[in-house]
Amino acid sequence: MFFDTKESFKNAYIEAMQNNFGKSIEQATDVEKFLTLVGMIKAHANSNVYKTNNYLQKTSQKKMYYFSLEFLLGRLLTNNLMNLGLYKLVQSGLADFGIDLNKLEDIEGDAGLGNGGLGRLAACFLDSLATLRLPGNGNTIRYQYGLFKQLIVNNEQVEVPDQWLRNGNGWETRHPDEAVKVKFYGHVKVTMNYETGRLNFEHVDAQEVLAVPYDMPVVGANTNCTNILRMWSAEASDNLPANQDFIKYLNEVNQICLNVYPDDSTVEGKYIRIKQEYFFIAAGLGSIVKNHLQKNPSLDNLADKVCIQLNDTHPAMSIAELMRIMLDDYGYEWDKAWSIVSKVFAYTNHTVMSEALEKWPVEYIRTLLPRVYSIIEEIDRRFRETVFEKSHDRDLVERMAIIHDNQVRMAHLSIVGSFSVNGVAKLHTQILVDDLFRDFFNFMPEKFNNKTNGITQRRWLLYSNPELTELLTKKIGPEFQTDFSQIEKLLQFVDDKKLQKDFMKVKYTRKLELCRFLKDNYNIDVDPNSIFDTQAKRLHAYKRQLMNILHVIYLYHRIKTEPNFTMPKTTFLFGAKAAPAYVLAKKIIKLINCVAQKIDNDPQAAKFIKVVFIPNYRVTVAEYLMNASDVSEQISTAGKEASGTGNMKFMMNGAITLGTMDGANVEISERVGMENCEIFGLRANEIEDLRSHYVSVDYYKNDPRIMQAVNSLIDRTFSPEADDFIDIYNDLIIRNDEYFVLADFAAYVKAHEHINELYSDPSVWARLCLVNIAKSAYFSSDRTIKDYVKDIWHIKQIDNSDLH
Ligand code: 26V
Repeated sequence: MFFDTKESFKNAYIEAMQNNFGKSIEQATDVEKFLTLVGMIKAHANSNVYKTNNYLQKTSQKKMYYFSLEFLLGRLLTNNLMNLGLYKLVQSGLADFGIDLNKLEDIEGDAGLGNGGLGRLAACFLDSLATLRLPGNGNTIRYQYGLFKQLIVNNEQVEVPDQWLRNGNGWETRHPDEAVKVKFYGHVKVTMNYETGRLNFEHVDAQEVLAVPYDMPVVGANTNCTNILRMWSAEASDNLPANQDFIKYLNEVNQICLNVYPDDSTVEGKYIRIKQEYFFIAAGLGSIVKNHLQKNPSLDNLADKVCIQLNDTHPAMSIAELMRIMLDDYGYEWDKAWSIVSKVFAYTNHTVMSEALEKWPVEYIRTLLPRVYSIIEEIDRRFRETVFEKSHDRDLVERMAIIHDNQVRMAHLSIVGSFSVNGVAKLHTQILVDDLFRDFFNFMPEKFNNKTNGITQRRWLLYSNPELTELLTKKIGPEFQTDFSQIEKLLQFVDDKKLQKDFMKVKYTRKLELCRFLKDNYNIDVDPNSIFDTQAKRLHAYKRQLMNILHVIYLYHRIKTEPNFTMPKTTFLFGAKAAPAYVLAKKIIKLINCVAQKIDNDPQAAKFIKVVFIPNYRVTVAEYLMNASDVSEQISTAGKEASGTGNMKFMMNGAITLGTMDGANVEISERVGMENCEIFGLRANEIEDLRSHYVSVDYYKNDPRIMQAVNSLIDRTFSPEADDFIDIYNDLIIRNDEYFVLADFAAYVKAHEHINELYSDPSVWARLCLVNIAKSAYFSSDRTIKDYVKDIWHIKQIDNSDLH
């Protein structure tokens, strides 16, 4: 099977096709051609898994596990071929058979096992870990369906299941022999062990579910280091309690891994969500502990060998579960167990939005996980005691408690049980320590630290923008491809007129690519000679897609009323999914589509503007969209967007940030300088100061532009039904505009005008873009991962020469 030349690849491909499908290459379908190739690359990658594991087995060095309910991987074929250095060889080998590799690449569906930024961050981290030759594996759920697929029907979002496993997942390997039993429901039986004088806790009458792991290789670039993403799948156990309703049991088992939770909350959904959370951490910990005990006599040194990063609070029950394992399965005393457990976990917070902070009703956890709940209670009891002893402040105890008001605060559990707590951008971490977690910061300041997010430049620049990669390589040499800090060499050439022109040509080529993608997939026509102004991210009120479309509405009115109006032709592109139960977000999607339709049907307006809502925004769309854009819309209400990572993808591909001082925009603006981005609007502290006396109606009354734009939400301009957008109108005017859209509107209009001015001089514009690219090294996830290693994980880089 091994191949390292074109000829050996071709022979292996012929043989693999026969072995897999009993066909010759001429007889095979496109899907069979694709699957055969994937199978070969998987085998290649797995041989590197073997080398990596072999080495780690010998050295017994510390490993990090990234526990995350989401890994938004996207497609893997291109990325894996590129990282393995096999792309060209395979491309030309296939061409000899008359097979176009691009066509096979397009057969792969996105692995959409996540909602948005949090899941994509986890995927970027895996790429950087393997590339930096660090022992770091992912742990997650093998969802049967990814995040829903979005259709736009009559201008509205419609959700349909994302059947990502329809063609099978050619990258994974099932390991039935490594299955772990996970228990739900039942109750705790307490008995006295008279020999030891200790109480025995046993989880009895439980419903048992079998967690079966599927491993995917995570291939590093230019190295044999290959890590694992372990995905757990729930299957029926043959250990059923008597009288169990068999079909009901199977249905319950199947529900656990059915789909990615789209962050909306129904009661029934909450139970399933808690099951998901416990399921994948119990299975993950089960296999980590087993693995550890194969090499070590006890769990005493677990914290020297294992570090677990909790991606948000979703895996927070890990803390109680590891306590349970140590107390109940291995007979540890509480204090000894706690001293080990609290050195294993580190917690990353990804949001300050109170609606998104997990709090589970006590009753739910107690019903589902009686023993784990009793351990959470004990952690809470002891923590309350510690806080009281130190402070003698009962209010403080209540504010910091883990269990409060009949709810378990998962963030508090995470902070108490972890040795490190980090935010994901400088401003975000500042808000955590000043505000959201202030009491904790005062109590245990040493735990808190910042790790500004990053993105993998391999997927987001080198592989998805080959034209820019080539231009950069010609200008500054190839070193930046393997050491991204070298990209800064570009800075000395930003005034080079030829480079500026060449950059604009590359951008135009990428625009053509996006146009082709939109035409082929959605039959959408876009003028590649227009400014591409893009907002692509989940739809949330705080991200203010509404402000963006209100600005377009304002432009529309100007076109219709001012005879001499002119502006550079602009395409406003949107990509966004709304949680299925998020009514306002769905209305905003409808509004965007209705405005798009109105403008398309109005030749006078269509001369200047086009609005495009790209359906089913996902990783693959982002790969086309980000690098074709000129303007990057990052316009959240200051203080609300923890970091953002799309902002980094745009920047790295030479788009200008039109943004508020929020999340990582702050650090982008620090690096490129205020003159190389377009920052506008109220700052986080100004938003907080305004909050108590903000009256949105005043802005509406005092600014005729706002009044006209907002009024057209309810005067049938964009919908034949007058009350179609009344919810949006009410949100702004009656419910006082929680996210300060109207307060920032005037500044936003001005910022757009300035952007147009800058764009009017191609040399000025190209220079801005080049500075942004040159300054993007800091936003590589390679940098982020190195920071985690240095401050939190303390894992050791593997030598390339040890992986042969
Ligand atoms: C936020 C909200 C806001 C209100 C309604 C419900 C809801 C549900 C989920 C969330 C976000 C949850 C956590 C999350 O995905 N955070 C994102 O993490 C990214 C990676 O760190 C970061 O770049 C984004 O700024 C942050 O929103």
